[in-house]
Amino acid sequence: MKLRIAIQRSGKLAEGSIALLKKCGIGFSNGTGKLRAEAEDFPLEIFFIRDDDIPDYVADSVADIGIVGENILAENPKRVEVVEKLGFGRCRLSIALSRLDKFDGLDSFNGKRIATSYPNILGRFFAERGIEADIHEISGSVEIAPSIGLADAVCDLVSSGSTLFSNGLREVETVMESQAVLIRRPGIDGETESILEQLLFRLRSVRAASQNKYILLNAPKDKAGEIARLLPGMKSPTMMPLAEEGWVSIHSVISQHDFWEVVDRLKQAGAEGILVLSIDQMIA
Ligand code: PRT
Ligand code: ZN
Repeated sequence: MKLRIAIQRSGKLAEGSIALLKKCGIGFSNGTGKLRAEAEDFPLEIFFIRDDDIPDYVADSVADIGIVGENILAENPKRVEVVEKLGFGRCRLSIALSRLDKFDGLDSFNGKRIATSYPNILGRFFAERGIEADIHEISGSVEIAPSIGLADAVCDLVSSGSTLFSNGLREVETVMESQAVLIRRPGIDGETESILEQLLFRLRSVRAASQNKYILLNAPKDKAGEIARLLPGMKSPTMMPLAEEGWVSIHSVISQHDFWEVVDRLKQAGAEGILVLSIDQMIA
């Protein structure tokens, strides 16, 4: 029995999906043009397909799980469940207009023509705000629509913003934020479900690890209490005496998010020789 996962063959989510599986200790060969692979050391079969087809594969039970952008699910809801946000493939669906056009708020889109590959999401967004715009669906190269006179504005995915910039467009409104998520089908049988649980356990420990750092530092003994309070760690920090009298070494785990702020406070509290290391896996 194997768990079957559908991931993007090539594109913005392909690399992140493969890297995530590899970090979970799942090895497989993914030569170009390959449509299917079997993991070497985990009961997993991998399908490499177009991102738009992933929700259907999962809803139709061709695969049990898949990795896809939230934007795809929001545009075409399917009978699949989101299990976990994966923290990569982050982007936003935004409305943009020519840098030369004035923007007077969303109402100014009434009666305007907007080109997008996401007509359902944009349609709902405008309907909720009582705006009547003419949504023009196009499937690719949305960003050139204003310059060729096809539309007054566009609604497209943006990450760095450089595509909009180089087409003379500027972002004026975010319609939705998106990232890659793990989806599953309903009705996975018991044995396959337990493989999924094992995979989720690994995924969560990789995710937790990527959000945390391992920190070691030296501190005078009389400052150790204050420093330990800044570094609660998983349970409490480890404290060990240094060979030099009156000094201790303190080890702990710290969230990536709080890191810079806490480092400043540690230095103020007298910490020295601070080392920060990446964590591969973190099991609570
Ligand atoms: O062939 P297939 O159908 O599988 O791929 P695709 O071309 O439809 O999708 P792809 O690979 O472009 O995107 C797959 C998923 O990646 C999307 O559904 C999003 O969830 C996510 N994602 C993250 C992005 C981006 N970032 C992104 N920047 N998808 C598209 N883009 C586009 C953006 O629209 C712009 O045209 O990439 C271009 C560069 O973006 P900037 O802002 O960095 O210049
Ligand atoms: Zn696609």
